[in-house]
Amino acid sequence: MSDLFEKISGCLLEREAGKIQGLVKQALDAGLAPKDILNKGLLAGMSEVGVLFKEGELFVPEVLLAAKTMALGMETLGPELKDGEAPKKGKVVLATVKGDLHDIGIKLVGLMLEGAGYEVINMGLDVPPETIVKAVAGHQPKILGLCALLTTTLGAMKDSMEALREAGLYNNVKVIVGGAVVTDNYAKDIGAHYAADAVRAVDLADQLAGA
Ligand code: B1M
Repeated sequence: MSDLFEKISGCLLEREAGKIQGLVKQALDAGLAPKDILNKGLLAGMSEVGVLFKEGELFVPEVLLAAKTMALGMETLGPELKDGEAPKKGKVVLATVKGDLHDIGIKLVGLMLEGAGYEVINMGLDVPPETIVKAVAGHQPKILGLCALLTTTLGAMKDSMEALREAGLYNNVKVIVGGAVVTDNYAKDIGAHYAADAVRAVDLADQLAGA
């Protein structure tokens, strides 16, 4: 069984986009838990890709292919991560902040929130503060979720918070922030709440939305 987890993470490392959906399906058919397939297969592989990227063993085009492989895997796994018909808990707007092109983590957060019963509006990546403000004004979500993966885009997260304040919307919405470079202290500094991963983002959303 663990063999399948290794095959899935290996598939990401080798960027075999054409094989990943078959492997995820095989793991599901074998009765492996979707959360294990995610954590021990897809995320384990992606984390190894990150290490090789940092060490200079992999380059941007290869990481992009790995990300595409991951996205295809998530497409197959996504519906299985949702626990049937959850009660509707309200709207959440999500965005990766301006200048940041990483969207795998925020998509995962979105999937888990949807599975927990939230209506998710994902604005995508590289979203400027003014677009975030417009989305909050228009959708009036209970929760706004912001993601940053780069040290250089943390400032854009802060700018987004400031834009919310300037528009008088800060008190209308609870803000959750996350992503590899975000810390609890940083979140507090900019007036937001921090979640380290997608599961914790759902718990925090429930707490903040009173769901
Ligand atoms: Co980039 N990249 N990347 N990259 N990339 C990192 C982030 C990096 C850590 C790699 C490294 O050096 N080890 C490094 C950042 C270093 C830093 O700033 N401290 C880095 C760099 C440097 C870069 C470039 C600058 C490289 C270059 O061009 N020279 C460049 C920047 C482009 C840009 O954004 N402007 C770049 C580009 C890319 C690709 C486009 C090739 C690709 C992204 C493709 C895509 O997303 N569509 C990419 C990838 C894939 C990575 C790594 C390898 C993997 C990221 C990922 O998807 N992880 C990454 C290394 C790493 O993180 N270990 C790396 C899987 C995902 C599920 O995890 O997003 O962390 P993550 O989400 C987690 C939590 O963080 C949390 O929940 C998720 C898990 O449950 N979370 C939230 C995320 N969002 C949340 C929101 C919440 C709550 C929790 O509330 C709302």
